[in-house]
Amino acid sequence: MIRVLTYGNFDLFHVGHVRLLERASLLGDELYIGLSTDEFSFKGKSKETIIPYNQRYEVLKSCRYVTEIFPEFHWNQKIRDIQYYNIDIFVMGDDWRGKFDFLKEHCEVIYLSRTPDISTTYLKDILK
Ligand code: C2G
Repeated sequence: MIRVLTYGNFDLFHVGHVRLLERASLLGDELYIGLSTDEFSFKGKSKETIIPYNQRYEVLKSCRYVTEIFPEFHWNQKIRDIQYYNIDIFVMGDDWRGKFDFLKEHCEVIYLSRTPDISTTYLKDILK
């Protein structure tokens, strides 16, 4: 049973997220998500979430590619999460390329290409 793990806000869920999750899910049998809490997004990433955590959770849970979701509270929980959930492959979009190479001691690390021309920031700007 190959387990894949990724993290994110997945705020204003859009096709860039869907295509990342689809490709990540094809790398294994189960896909685990560390979903950023509203507080971590704001304090840790300086990104204010539009959709609150519990609704982002519900939307993500409805996605066919997702097996399990747990909260991402801070930057330093990834190694523990990889061990706790027996993760084989860690995946992020390539805007993060290199940033998580330190996890290579614990699991495979793969960066997937971002979907162009769509982002939560872009959607926020349109909505404004
Ligand atoms: N993504 C993508 N294409 C886009 C937009 C996003 O492939 N057009 C990917 C990102 O690269 C990321 C995932 O979708 O892998 C989630 O994106 P965000 O919700 O913006 O997550 P982020 O704020 O990058 O959080 O600890 C890691 C952080 O929590 C990552």
